Amino acid sequence: MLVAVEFTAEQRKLSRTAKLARTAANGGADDSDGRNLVDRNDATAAERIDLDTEASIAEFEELARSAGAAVLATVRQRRPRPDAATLIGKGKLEEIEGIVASTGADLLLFDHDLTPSQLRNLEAAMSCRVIDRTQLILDIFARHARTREGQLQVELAQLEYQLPRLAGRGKSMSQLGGGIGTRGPGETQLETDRRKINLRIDHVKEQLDSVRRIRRQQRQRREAVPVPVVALVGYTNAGKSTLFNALTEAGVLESSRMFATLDPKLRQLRLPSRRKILLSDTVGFIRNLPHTLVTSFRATLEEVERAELLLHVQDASSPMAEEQRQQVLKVLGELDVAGKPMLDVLNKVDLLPAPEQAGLERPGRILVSALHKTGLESLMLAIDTALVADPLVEAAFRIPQSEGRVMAALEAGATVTSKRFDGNLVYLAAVGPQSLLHRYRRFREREAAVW
Ligand SMILES: Nc1nc2c(ncn2[C@@H]2O[C@H](COP(=O)(O)OP(=O)(O)OP(=O)(O)O)[C@@H](O)[C@H]2O)c(=O)[nH]1
Ligand SMILES: [Mg+2]
Repeated sequence: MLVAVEFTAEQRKLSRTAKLARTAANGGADDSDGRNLVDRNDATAAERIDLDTEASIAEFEELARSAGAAVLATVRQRRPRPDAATLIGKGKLEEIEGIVASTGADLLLFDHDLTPSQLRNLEAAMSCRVIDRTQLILDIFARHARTREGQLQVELAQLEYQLPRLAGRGKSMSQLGGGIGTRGPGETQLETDRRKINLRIDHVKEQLDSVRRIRRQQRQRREAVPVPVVALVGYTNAGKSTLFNALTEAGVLESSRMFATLDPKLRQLRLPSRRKILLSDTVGFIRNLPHTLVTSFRATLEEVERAELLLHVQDASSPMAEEQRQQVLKVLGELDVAGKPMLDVLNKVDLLPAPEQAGLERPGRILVSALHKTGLESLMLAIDTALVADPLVEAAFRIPQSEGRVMAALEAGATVTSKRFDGNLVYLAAVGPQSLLHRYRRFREREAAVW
């Protein structure tokens, strides 16, 4: 079951229409399962439900389901400020205990981070396990990490999060596997556990270093061929992987569960201009992503750092679209890439009525439906135009027929607009990326043009 806590001294309040918005956001699904229990508890406070809080609870429920949990009940609490010992305070604690007992819940999820001592106190008071928001996100990351590097990164973040929260949780260490260090004389269980975790952290860091070294080498090899990287970024569930697939027809994992993509994926793609690009799918951002995670997932966002252009994919149908957009911009700022050229790609427009779609039209924005594959042509043209670092130019060439490789390269990387054979010469005009046409400048027909 979930516990959502709102501290009124820190947040503003809105009206109960928010509740309707949330039901709509949930695809009209009624709270027909055990969650009714909580809505009843909540009825007195229902008049003053905050839109942000409601949407944030809906999102947290989705996160919990992504992690494989069945939500039995959701409890909200409003209080002026957090309780130092238990976050939620004694009275609420008792109420939750009652619900845990009646629903048989075996896990209590907090939509909030818990300090090590709060976690300890809550675990001591509850008959079930307690997990906070960061742990939940880490768990989802762990489920979806596919590459060795991704798995190691998640494990490192988990260990580092666990370390200060060890006391009283000696049992949880058994899953780390024995054999790493033995218990010294006079050492408490806690000290032994700490030592084991520290050893494991060192070990994971070493492995991570070597995996990264290999990846760097691979990248250097790839960079020898200058193909611009275009990275898809955006809030989780915005449809990045769907768009990535639609654009490349590559079979990358696509799923309604959040964070389906943990490891960056790269595919080559040819634009209408025949320019080749590398398209990169990335892990989705989420509000309040714990800072430790931002740093530990930096590597999966490396493609974003070296990308020439970012496509900011947004779920235009979400009532939280603007907030999500701001969150993504904030994380991009933290990654120092906010200054990169970026296109706003408004996805899921198929879910919006036509007049609303028209209202979204704006220069620099591209409306698409990754699912129905609409707007993709305009998007590719916009990518082409945005890659100003290597603009499209036109040039005429005179190439001896013996230079088959030059011909092949131009035909592969540019659009040939005319071609004429004369003796052993080929006269050819092409529109393509400046870098490509410049490479074969010695075959230019007119030398006058200056690039
Ligand atoms: N109606 C509609 N649904 C879409 C569209 N694009 C994606 N979806 C759905 O939105 C959900 C999330 O899509 P993904 O492509 O996995 O989202 P993502 O941005 O890659 O998510 P993360 O990898 O978790 O960050 C899936 O259920 C998709 O089918 C669209 O254009 N229209
Ligand atoms: Mg994805």
